[in-house]
Amino acid sequence: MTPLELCGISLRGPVLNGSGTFDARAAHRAFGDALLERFPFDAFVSKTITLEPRQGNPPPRLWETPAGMINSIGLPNKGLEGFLASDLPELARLPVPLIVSVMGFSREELAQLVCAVGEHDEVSMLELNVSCPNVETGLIMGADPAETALAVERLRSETAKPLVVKLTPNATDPGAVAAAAEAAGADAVSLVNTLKGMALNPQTGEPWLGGRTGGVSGPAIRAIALEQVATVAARVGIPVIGMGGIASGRDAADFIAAGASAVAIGTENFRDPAAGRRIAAELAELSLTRGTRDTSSMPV
Ligand code: RRO
Repeated sequence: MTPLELCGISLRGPVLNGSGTFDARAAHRAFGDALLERFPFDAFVSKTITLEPRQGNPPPRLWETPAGMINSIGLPNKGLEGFLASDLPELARLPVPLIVSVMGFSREELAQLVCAVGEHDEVSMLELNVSCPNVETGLIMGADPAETALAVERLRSETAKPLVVKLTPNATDPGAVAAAAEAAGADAVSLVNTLKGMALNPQTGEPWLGGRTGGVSGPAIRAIALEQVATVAARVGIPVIGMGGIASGRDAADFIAAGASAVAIGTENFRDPAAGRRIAAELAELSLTRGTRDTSSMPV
């Protein structure tokens, strides 16, 4: 796979994981050092952390949909201190650059997180999750261009490290949110987070998920994600990390053709923890084939 530079960070290829879709510590326990020797991604994005520890949403937390699933995990995490003390040292041993995902319930909380996480040399970039659909307040900062701009402006001075803004598909105009993030100093945008959805318990007619609603992901949302990536890529000059139901090299190639500089694998990791490597290999082969076809069809 061709190496690339993303926000000044060298990556051996363009395949990342979507935040929260691959537990690298659990995978290390399960697969041992084989995981590190054949790590499935070219950069690793952590599960989103918050300032204070969180239990997450009550179960059930998952529902399977046709070609996808709905999650209502609710951001369980150890909080900033727990992350720095016990997760970061282990994530720092991964053989690829580390991107830490952070989420705050206010701009000041986000600022504290960005400042504290950004001080660590092991961290290559930060991802600002302004798009989680599963928080009690129901408010999604990243649904509004002005709110997003205020957040990024506040955070910009807290770190010199690249800031990636993770966008929600649950916005009226994702292109406008992306443009606002760029104008406020974001170095890249990533999209899409999950689409808001709901499932009912077939027996009771009550919401199935403990958090009542959740986020839909997987191939079911791929066409929506592809359109949003194309729209955002046409609107901004900063790199776009595209994701949403990517399950093959062909899907990844489509997101790159739509304007993404890199792609992320999410739901497919739950089915196959080695999906990242397979998709990278398929993408590399496809690039060669497409290249050959392009050359041979050139006018002579
Ligand atoms: O933890 C979650 O429930 C969650 C998060 Br933080 C997110 O960004 N997106 C999602 O679908 N679930």
